[in-house]
Amino acid sequence: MKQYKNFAAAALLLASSAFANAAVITSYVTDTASASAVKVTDSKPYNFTFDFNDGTFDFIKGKDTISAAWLTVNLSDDGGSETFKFFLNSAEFFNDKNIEGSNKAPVVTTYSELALGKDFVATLNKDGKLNLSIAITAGNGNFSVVSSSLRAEVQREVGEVPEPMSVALLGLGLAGIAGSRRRKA
Ligand SMILES: [Ca+2]
Ligand SMILES: [Ca+2]
Ligand SMILES: [Ca+2]
Repeated sequence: MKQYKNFAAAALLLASSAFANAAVITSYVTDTASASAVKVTDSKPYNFTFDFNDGTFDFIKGKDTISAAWLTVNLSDDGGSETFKFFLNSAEFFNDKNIEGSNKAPVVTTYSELALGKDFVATLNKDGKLNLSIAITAGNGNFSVVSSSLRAEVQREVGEVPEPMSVALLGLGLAGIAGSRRRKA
């Protein structure tokens, strides 16, 4: 009977150990577009695809969940008035007009950490990729995209590494079984 009790205790510890293993680790990863400035004109929009699979971060579908993401864009203007829009996978995300700047002194305007809505985050979760397009939609002129980056909050399920305390307790339980067996013999 005692042996059975010890076995039940070990089984319980095993179960609690497995439960403790199912952990979620949160990390923040940033994918950045190439550093050289890209000119945007009425006829030529900016295009870049953020990709969290190409060495920036190994996005694992099913194990990773992107829970939030933020877009940062630096635009440099040297004059003129233009209305422009940011598109993410062809859906409008953001718009603004008449960014600062004159031909005497180009100005860099930062659109920092624009939070993506739920639908855009869902799109990003499909394959860890998201296309950014910046287009002038009204007015004459042009500007340059100095840089753009996408920061993502990623929840990764990890279950491979057992917690040391659970393993120690499991060891004690198994020692208990061995002890009771010895006493019986
Ligand atoms: Ca990338
Ligand atoms: Ca301009
Ligand atoms: Ca302007």
